[in-house]
Amino acid sequence: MKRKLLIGLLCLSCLLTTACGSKASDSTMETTTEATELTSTSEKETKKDDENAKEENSATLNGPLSVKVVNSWKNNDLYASQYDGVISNDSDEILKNWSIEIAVPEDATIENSWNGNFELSKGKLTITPMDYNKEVTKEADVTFGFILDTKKDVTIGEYTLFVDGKKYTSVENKHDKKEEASTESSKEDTKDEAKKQNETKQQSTKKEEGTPVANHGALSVVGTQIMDEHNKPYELRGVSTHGIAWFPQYVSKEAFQTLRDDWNANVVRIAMYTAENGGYCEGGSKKELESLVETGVDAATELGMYVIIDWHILHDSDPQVNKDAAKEFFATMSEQYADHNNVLYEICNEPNNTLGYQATWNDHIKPYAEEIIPIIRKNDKDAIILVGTPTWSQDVDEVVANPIQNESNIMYTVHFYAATHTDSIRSKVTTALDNGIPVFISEFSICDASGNGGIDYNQAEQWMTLLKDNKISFVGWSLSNKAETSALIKSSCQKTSGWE
Ligand code: IDC
Repeated sequence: MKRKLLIGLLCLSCLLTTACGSKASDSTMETTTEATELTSTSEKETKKDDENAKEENSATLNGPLSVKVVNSWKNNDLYASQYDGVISNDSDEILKNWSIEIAVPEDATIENSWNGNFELSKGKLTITPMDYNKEVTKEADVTFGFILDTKKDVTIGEYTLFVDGKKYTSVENKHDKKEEASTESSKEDTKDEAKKQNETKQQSTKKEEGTPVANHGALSVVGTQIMDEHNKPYELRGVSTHGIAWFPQYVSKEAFQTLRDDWNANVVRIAMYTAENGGYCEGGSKKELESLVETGVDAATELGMYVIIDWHILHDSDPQVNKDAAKEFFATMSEQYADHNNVLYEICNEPNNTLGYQATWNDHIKPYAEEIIPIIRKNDKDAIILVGTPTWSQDVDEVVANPIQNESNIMYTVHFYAATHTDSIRSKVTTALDNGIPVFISEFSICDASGNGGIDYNQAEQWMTLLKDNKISFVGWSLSNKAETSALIKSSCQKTSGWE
């Protein structure tokens, strides 16, 4: 059983957690305090006793645990290495009470960590579970990760998994073997391998110097892939606002800067509802909403981030319903941003069947797109335009038989909520890609489709694997502190930027 890891992007792993004390940063913070606390003699002795007890109950198994370096880079005077770990339970029993110990250089510090509690003490890193991954069920994986900063360019040493006091050593680990050989060249091999893997599989997760737009410029679509101005594949990864009419406080330079600098996001989506209460066509002040969009686009532009202007149809179901307003809106927007190279247009969030009939690709959505696209193109010849698909932007496979013709830089959206949308929607994505239809995930979350309810980490991982393997861009819902599980900020948190 080999599953890839969810943890691929440096700080957007925060999307799995709720900010204002996200799990990732909680554990990072614990690291510092607990590392100092663990030095007292009595505690050391207790620890030693524990070790002995564990030794007596020791077993050596192949491969339940693997910890590998997946990326490394220079961080001022330090060397930073990102490790992804996975505990794979191929047994018939549920693994409970697990903990991991890893030998690390004495001077090592943890820069970031996720999916576990991390304690660092005197050359030993101890990882214990979070509430949500205490048990590794049958045939399941638990993944975690961390970024280790060291003074010298060295990697971790031996590592051990304890389950219920029993000790498992991963003897067959490739990384360990390389370390045992311990020559400079073997270390280089490991790094080269990781680097290659990283280049082919995913965009580097390390933070770039300079802004995303300064580095990557105008984007275009070639085949199914977004390319940057240097003709290199590029992925947009970022966050969507909630409805800007309801949560305008997060439409700001400070908020977006936190997303860019702390969460490593390169795109923001500005969701402007059309038919919900307070929306553009439902009682909202057009002027105020347009001015909020402007605030958002200006903020993103100053920060060198990409920005999606989203005509967020939902209740209106069929994009034809508010087409006239859409025409005016996109005429205004595309004129205003004609000379921006960082603006993308999403012309209909989620066509659906709320009005009692299904808004179909052939009869409603494509004809709508064919009217809106030329309006945008009149001003902006090459911005990427995202087109929604039937059934709340799930049926991208329906585009295959009838894609929009004679236009470039068009992508089709898929939205997923991992606790609701699983294999069948993933296979629509694959069908679309196999048929040359470019897919953009302009909205997703890892809870259910209501935007609330339980989180499905397992499905989320499967989605992330698909996205990473195919270099698909993705935008998480939503930047708000609403009391719902899709909200990225805790409802008790009033901060509008600088979340941890
Ligand atoms: C939800 C919000 C919720 C709001 C509701 C309005 O999370 O707070 O009250 O819209 O109807 C979508 C939509 C997106 C939804 C989201 C969750 O694009 O607007 O937001 N969702 O239901 N598609 C699938 C899920």
